[in-house]
Amino acid sequence: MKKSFAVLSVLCLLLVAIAAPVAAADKIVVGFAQIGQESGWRDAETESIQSYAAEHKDTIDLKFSDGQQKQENQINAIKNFIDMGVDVIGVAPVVETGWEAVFTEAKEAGIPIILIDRMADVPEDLYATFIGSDFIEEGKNAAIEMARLLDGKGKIVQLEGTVGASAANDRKTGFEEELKNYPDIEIVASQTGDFTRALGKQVMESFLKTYPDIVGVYGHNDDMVLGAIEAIKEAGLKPSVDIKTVSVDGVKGIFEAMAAGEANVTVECNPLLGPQFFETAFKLAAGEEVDKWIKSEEGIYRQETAAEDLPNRKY
Ligand code: GYE
Repeated sequence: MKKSFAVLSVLCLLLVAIAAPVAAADKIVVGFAQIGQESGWRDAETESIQSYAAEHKDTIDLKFSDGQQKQENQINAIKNFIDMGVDVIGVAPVVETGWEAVFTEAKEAGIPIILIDRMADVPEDLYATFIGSDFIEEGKNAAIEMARLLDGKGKIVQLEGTVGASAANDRKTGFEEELKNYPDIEIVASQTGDFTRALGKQVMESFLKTYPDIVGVYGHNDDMVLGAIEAIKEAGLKPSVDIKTVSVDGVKGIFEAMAAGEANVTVECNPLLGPQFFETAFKLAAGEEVDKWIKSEEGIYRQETAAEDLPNRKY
């Protein structure tokens, strides 16, 4: 009796030993170094990633880190992921530069990097793919919309995103490039609002005092323009009428503002990247090749259809 029990135990142990690595190999460990919580857009992206991981918890083990808008925190998170030996690392780089050293460490450890939603200025061999939008295109589309709203003339201000962020750099470049086709539109001031509603409001308040004759505001994201709308109203002006607004993202708040007649246009930028992110991570963990840029498809939304569009918005 005792003997057969011992044999059985050994057999069981053997089975566990054989089965365990198989089960582990089926599950991928993914580290994600998020930027922070600066905007409604980012909250939607975080939600998309965390909920996808939760729905696939049998196959995904997500290690999530919130960098609180600091590159240093994101670099430390990546270093931790490397020490843990994760299969894939995702990072939304808060700024474009300064990533080469830590990405090289990941490369040497054999861990592929997915850049998600913002680009990093590094040699192509240091990351596997960029999943995100064409910010230059977004900036150009925003300029075309602004020119249409202003009949090609007037003084405007620009609320820039986080200093050094690819989403800010390129949305500015694209906008200013396209605006060259409209010589009677002048950007009289341009300043960062760090992609937050609070700073968007604060900067707009000072713009309104210094430049009382502005007729438009372009924001690198909706949140800053939502703040600007508050400032415009507090100054006794009508947003979308006295001062036209164009911004980027397409969050619910801007659709509500458009439906209420307080904002004009949003150029969409899709934050619901969770499914694409993990599908790509699985491919990379399996050693498959992926495209260097997995581009999002996006639309332009205007005040005229906002009330109709609102119920269909997912973020
Ligand atoms: O537009 C902005 C956010 O990196 C594309 O970051 C993203 C941008 C988004 O805070 O709202």
